Amino acid sequence: METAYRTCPLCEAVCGLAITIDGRVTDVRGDRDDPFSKGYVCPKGATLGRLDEDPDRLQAPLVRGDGEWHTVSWAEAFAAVEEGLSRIPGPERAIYLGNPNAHTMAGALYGAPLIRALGTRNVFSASTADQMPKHVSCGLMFGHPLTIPVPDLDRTGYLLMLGANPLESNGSLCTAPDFPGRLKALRRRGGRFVVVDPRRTRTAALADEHVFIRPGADAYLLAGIVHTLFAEDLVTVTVPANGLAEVAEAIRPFSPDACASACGVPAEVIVRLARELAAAPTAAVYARIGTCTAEFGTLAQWLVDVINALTGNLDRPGGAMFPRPATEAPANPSRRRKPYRTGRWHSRVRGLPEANGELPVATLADEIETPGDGRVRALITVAGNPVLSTPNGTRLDRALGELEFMVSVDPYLNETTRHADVILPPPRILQSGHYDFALLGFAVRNYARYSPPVLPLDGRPSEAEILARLAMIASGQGADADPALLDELILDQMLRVHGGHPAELRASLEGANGAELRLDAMLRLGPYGEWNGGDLSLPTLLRHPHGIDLGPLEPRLPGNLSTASGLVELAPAPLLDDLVRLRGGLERRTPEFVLIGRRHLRSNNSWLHNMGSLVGGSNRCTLQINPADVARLGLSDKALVRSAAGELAVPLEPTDSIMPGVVSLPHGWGHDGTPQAVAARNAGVNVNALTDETVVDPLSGNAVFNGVPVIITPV
Ligand SMILES: Nc1nc2c(c(=O)[nH]1)N[C@H]1C(S)=C(S)[C@@H](COP(=O)(O)OP(=O)(O)OC[C@H]3O[C@@H](n4cnc5c(=O)[nH]c(N)nc54)[C@H](O)[C@@H]3O)O[C@H]1N2
Ligand SMILES: Nc1nc2c(c(=O)[nH]1)N[C@H]1C(S)=C(S)[C@@H](COP(=O)(O)OP(=O)(O)OC[C@H]3O[C@@H](n4cnc5c(=O)[nH]c(N)nc54)[C@H](O)[C@@H]3O)O[C@H]1N2
Ligand code: SF4
Ligand SMILES: [Mo]
Repeated sequence: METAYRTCPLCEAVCGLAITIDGRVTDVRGDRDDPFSKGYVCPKGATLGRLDEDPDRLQAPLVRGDGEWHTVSWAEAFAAVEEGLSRIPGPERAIYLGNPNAHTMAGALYGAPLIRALGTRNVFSASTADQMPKHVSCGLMFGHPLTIPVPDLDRTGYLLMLGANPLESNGSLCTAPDFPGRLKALRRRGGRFVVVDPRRTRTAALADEHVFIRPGADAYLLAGIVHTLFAEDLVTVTVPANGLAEVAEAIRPFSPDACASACGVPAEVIVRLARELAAAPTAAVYARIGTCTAEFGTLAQWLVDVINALTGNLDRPGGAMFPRPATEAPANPSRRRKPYRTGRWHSRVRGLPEANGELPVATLADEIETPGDGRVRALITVAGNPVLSTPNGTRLDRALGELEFMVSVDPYLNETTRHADVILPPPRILQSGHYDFALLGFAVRNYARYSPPVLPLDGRPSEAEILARLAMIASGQGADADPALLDELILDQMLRVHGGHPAELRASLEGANGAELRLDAMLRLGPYGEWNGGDLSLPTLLRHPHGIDLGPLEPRLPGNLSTASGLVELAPAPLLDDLVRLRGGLERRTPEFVLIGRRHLRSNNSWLHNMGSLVGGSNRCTLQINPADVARLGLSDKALVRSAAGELAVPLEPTDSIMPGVVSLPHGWGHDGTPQAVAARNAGVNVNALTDETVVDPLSGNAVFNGVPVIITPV
């Protein structure tokens, strides 16, 4: 019997787990000695053993031939990939990177080299179904799309939260294990907590105040707050910034009265929220998925940080602060500062702008279906299920069938991977090392933890090796090329930037494989690193299996800015231009019904529905609807929901926790054509049969899942 300590890879809260293994996993608890999560665990984390041992996970690669799946050796699988991929030139290849890439070491370390090797601009990911608006607004304001401030949860005196439900999701773009406990602590220390959501969620129930808002209209509420701050002379900018006068001018049309009718929040509430934010000793505004996957997504994200700046709360303890993760790359002072911009190229069919090197996933089906030069003929998916997770997934489902070649790196045969010619399953979670390169950059305390593999690989390649091999195949080096060469190349580049002798530095690195060596190099070069006056390295983390606390967040401006001006840009031109669109919406009629999403604690997008202990109870695919609407429309237990994209018959869950005129359906359901037995029995419907791929937030290209106009009729 052995206890392994490792980070839960399932959501952004990065909880430390203590896993008891006796041949198989016999127990999973929160790791009480983890200085960040302090023993917290949720029902999903507690099921990690079951998930890891799920008999429906693929153990070996599959190749499709004559309409059937054949289990093949790894050598055969990579040879099949080489054969298929070499037929399709780079510009006609595409890649889709799904959400778990934000959690796996493979995704963090080998995603970018794989993209480069493919030689294509057809790069798609779950980011444009999720947080791209935040990247774009932060890129424009702070110079880099990953320079994202997070609410200083443990010290703030006032938290205004919009479109997030951390009591179910455990938080996002704000890494905070035991988010619920931290919110309770905020109230215990006398702070105030306000939630804005079209549903009275479990998070709202915990708050001092819950404000209902019309879906998709957060930008109006936020604009009304900014307007009030200026109108009542409540502005105190304490960070070096450009553009204050421009914001004041541009926000003029957005009086609280005008905004109130557009967002459904009374003008006096808008004004009061502005006054409270300005008067609070410290305050932070935090907005998440409900405000991102909306037609004014980027504007809303921008206004959030404008309010944080105008109230003097940007970059101060208790406000919105910038984490300093242990693997942050050292600044390169010789690099010329260029303004961040999007639209460096555009998608072929709809002419949608690139953002962060990606095209909107809402146009992936267009690129596959539309004939002509540059049509996408081959697709690689890594850790994604876009048939269930992207707008009009039904259409994408059909489009995937038209591809000439598709490879999926995924542990499951599911709605998306069933279209692949080759499926390459990553090893089990306990066979994989874990370091949260992405999520620790959004943590509410600086912290680092590495979890080495608990179980040996028994002949299977790690996911890092799978992606490295795909990169080498894509770049023409062949299925037999040594993936270690790729790591050495990348290491050499990193060590050269540091100065000194790359060969000597390389010789002092430690690690059992390429991923560990690269982690070691990043830690040593990073802000707490051994080569930077600190003591962090991979060996240090291995000696601290519960993780290391690196202290509370500290002010970082202006040092961490990469804007051309060296200042915070409060009024980037693309955002001011987009305010014109927002203004145009002030007088728009609202549809009779709009659809929004939701998450359940025991779910995780599309892929935890095969765990019997997690499905059922409240975790069901039902349409939440206000009882008054049920009565008015004469509905019984089911209704037909129609949108511009499609229609679904769905079971109803009447509840007065949702606003009249708003209905909610969770995503990730609609299981079909998957051998996952439990998921198939609890199939549900695919909400993304209703969401409309033709509507995106124009600045970021992000999908619009909230505020989708629908018509509801009895079945
Ligand atoms: N209507 C609506 N749609 C939404 C949302 C919404 O709120 N409403 N939310 C959006 C959001 S925020 C997101 S992030 C996207 C998610 O979109 P996707 O990332 O496309 O979907 P997931 O369901 O997360 O799919 C994850 C896939 O990764 C596989 N997987 C799990 N672990 C691993 C691993 O370690 N390695 C590999 N290679 N594969 C693994 C799973 O089997 C699954 O197939 O969905 C979006 N879609
Ligand atoms: N249990 C569980 N945890 C998860 C996931 C999961 O699927 N299940 N997915 C993970 C992923 S990929 C992500 S990105 C995060 C997301 O984490 P969160 O952002 O916390 O996501 P949700 O829990 O969906 O909460 C979004 C809230 O926005 C509300 N909302 C909808 N439309 C609007 C609107 O127009 N305005 C406002 N103000 N609110 C609106 C919804 O009612 C909902 O309560 O969760 C992660 N954690
Ligand atoms: S909150 Fe997230 S990280 Fe923590 S145990 Fe649950 S799923 Fe894992
Ligand atoms: Mo997400």
